Amino acid sequence: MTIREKFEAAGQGGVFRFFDSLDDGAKNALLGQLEQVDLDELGSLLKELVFKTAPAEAGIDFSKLSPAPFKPLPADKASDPEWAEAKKIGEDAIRSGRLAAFVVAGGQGTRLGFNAPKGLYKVSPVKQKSLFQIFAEKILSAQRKYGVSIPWLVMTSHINDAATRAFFEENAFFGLGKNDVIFFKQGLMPAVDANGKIILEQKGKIAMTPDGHGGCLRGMCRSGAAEELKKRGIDCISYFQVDNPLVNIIDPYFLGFHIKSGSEMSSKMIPKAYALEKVGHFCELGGKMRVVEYSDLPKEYQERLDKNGQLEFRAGSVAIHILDRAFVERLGGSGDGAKLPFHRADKKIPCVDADGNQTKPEKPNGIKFEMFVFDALPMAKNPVIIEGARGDEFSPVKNAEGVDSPLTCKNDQKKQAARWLKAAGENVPTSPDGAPEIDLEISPLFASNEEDFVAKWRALENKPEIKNGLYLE
Ligand code: UD2
Repeated sequence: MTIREKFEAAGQGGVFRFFDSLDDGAKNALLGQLEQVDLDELGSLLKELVFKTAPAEAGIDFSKLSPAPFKPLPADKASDPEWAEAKKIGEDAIRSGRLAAFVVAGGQGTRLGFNAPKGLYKVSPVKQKSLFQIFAEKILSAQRKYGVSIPWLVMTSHINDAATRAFFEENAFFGLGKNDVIFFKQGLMPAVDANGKIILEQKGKIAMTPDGHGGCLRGMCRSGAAEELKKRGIDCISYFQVDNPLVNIIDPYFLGFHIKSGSEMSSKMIPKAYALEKVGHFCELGGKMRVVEYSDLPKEYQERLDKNGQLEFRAGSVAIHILDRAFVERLGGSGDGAKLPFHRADKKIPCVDADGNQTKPEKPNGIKFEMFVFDALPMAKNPVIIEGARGDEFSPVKNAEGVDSPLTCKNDQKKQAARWLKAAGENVPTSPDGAPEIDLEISPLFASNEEDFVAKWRALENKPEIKNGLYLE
């Protein structure tokens, strides 16, 4: 069968409606695009998510949902025997080169009003470093500390791949070895209209959208990145999102718990700051851990208090995980094993009208299909969830103003610096919420966690004056 016949047989012949008017180059480009579409997969998604004729995964019976168990953060991690043991296991694994870092950076900064890859966004309080620079320095500092190469996987999408790579080149990879950064592009899915027909974005181009952060599992396998990690002897992958400069990327405690439990996927939880915070919820259902997104969990559950007056479902998922490489290969590879489910999102998708003129819709006209990485959790053996401290783990930049904005994120970075200085015995004037009155910035190259900061600060012979604009590197 020719491609055209295959598409016609699948009820998708409409993508050829302007084909005969295209020149040869455009015809070939369209055929090349169509070759990438998995019509069988699309057919099942249409039945399940658009026409709803296939039995979708049974909805969650919320009455059977309970909060997922987690390892609570002790007052002092270093002196808690279980946490200290985990740290040792984690540090041994890092030193022996078993860990890679991994950022999902397929999205743009659209919500921020920033028309470029989000990793280019400048967030630090004194030096205005970009998100990518901060992550690179965290990884570089761990490489130096442990005397080992820690590769960094960067997942881009077709929208921002070239701009992301160019930014790394222009900045000489922020001091990392070129060989230490492995880019790969996530996959694409065709977008369809309400009748399940693939949307033509231009006469000779179908609308394809990124397959969600969960697409990283198959993206890592298809691109050869997983194979590359295997060659380098890496079996643990530290997963994080591009919008969170506070993330503690190389965390030996977390890695230690993951390894000690023989876990295939481990996650960090942060107690929610308020009942309706827009984070996922770690839950248990039928003996399996899972994340229920804020938009799916009924409000009464999000707000419900336990007998101690705390939020019952307080374990917030902030998208920080450790993935076992073999687990990624099992779920993301081409074998018959379990795969991540797709979710449907209704979006405004640029398209052509009946005459082939390009139009920008004002309301959602199309459906895109995305996978979420946290849907892997119920499929993982021995998953572990540990608690993290918000101030040292999570302050994302999502919105131009208000919560999770550049301003709140800068403040949280300054608060962290002030807290670390105070822990080292310094006096830093702060407001009651811990925000210093001055701008401060600690480069990850000076220290990336409080323990290391205190030791390094105390060892400084000539300590700099703590004043506005202090930058430590
Ligand atoms: C995500 C989580 C939420 C919580 C929150 C913490 C989902 C559905 N929700 O919400 O539970 O953990 O983060 O900040 O994930 N990305 C790609 N490719 C894609 C789509 C997204 O790489 O196709 C990346 C994107 O660049 C970003 C991350 O995934 O790093 C999260 O994406 P988002 O901003 O859409 O997630 P958000 O804020 O809705």
